[in-house]
Amino acid sequence: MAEPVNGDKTLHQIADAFKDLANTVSDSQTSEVEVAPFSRACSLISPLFGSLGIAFKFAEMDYVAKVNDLAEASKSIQTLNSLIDRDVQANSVRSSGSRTRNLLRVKRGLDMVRVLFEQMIVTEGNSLKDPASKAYEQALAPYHGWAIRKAVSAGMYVLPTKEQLLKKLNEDEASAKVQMQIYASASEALIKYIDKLFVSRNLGTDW
Ligand code: 1PZ
Repeated sequence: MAEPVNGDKTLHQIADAFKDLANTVSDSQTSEVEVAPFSRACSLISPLFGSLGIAFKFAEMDYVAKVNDLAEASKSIQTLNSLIDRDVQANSVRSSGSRTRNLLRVKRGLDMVRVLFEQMIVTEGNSLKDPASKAYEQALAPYHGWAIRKAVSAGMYVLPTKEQLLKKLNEDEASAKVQMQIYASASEALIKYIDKLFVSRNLGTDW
């Protein structure tokens, strides 16, 4: 396969991969998302953490471990539907480290990035603190205990500037906005799809 033109650009890779997944979701009512391309797309998010600096190392480790678990699962399980069904059958949906639980956590990470990008698009100025805080408050804080919320809010003070982040990502502001918007729309469709997988089985999504 030929190297894509923007193959070295993290944001372009993320936008492309999630656009493909969103297409699967919208193709037909019966289409199913497969674990392998899903976990591959999720792993493309990981380099973003590196651009945010050492403060988010613990978030990166948690996220990467969960995405790796899904990648491992993809060797024996084809679709997200069957991944969840296996845990339902084993009565292990909410067990610590279960694949279904990791899927729910990873979905929240995708949602955090979605809100972050949406906020970065509409926020003036060079600070990431407001976009990142809003994204965390909306997507993750409701599910985190006091200690983690404290650590994250401390980390918000040592984020790079938007300018520094875009430079590390090898993007100018205009092209970054386009890619962030593509991810935001595509991930929204995918997140809704995953929520439905949980809700249709009465598993809930607020644990
Ligand atoms: C400018 C952008 C700022 C980004 C700020 C990111 C803040 C995220 C902080 C998350 C800390 C996670 C610490 C570990 C939490 C775990 O307790 C839970 C539950 O895990 P379980 O009990 O099931 O094993 N894990 C999570 O909630 C998953 C968190 C995923 C974090 C992904 C964030 C993606 C942000 C990327 C930004 C580029």
